[in-house]
Amino acid sequence: MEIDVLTLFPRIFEGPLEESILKRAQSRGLVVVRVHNLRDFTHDKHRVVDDKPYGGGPGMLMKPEPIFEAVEKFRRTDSRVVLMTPQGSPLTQARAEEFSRVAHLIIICGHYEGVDERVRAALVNDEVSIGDYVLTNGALAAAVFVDAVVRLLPGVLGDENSADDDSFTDGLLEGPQYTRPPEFRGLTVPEVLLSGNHEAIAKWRAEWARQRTRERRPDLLKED
Ligand code: JE8
Repeated sequence: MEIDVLTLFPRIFEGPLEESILKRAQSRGLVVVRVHNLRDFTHDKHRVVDDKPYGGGPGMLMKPEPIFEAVEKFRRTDSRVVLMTPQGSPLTQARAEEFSRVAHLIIICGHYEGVDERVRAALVNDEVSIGDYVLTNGALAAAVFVDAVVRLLPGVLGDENSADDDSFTDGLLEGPQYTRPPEFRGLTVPEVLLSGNHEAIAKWRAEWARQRTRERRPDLLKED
């Protein structure tokens, strides 16, 4: 997979892309991520990327020209153009799986009060939001989106933390987990986990997953 990210804050991506699983996926050639500064697609002396909204109102909007120029430079027949926006459809595990099958993603990060509507109308295939809370801009949202998608690419995860085991894949939250020591500050590990009885352990885990999901995320149990 190839990903081109268009943003005014390219440094926001440096940390997330240079650590751990995303770093390894790139060095193994499983994904190529290129982050571009939208200011590089302006042509005026002051490299202006924003302007006032027609009709008035607070704040500034991103001008269409730099975004059009960047998307038209990178777009191919196999590209999907994604806009990160609070108005987008919510990112779910199912949506992440769908995007992980796309050959080329172009991700537009909004900034300020958002983008000129003509960007949506003419360039954007999908509008995505990472959740119902307000961020200062689209760059952090895009970093989350890239993380969720890239870890699903074939070969990115080792067997140990395979995506098949994800909560949300089976639709339940994970239950409690323990590592050594068996007793820590008087707090013990449930006996069944030390028993070596794999059938009993599987049953215990399934019971906890159901209980925790019922308590904390009953919405996940309702079928739709
Ligand atoms: C954004 C965002 C996602 C999410 C995404 C892009 C561009 C007060 N204003 C804040 C209102 C409009 C949006 C302003 C900040 N902003 C936020 C997001 C997002 N994807 N789940 N929450 N927020 C932009 C500008």
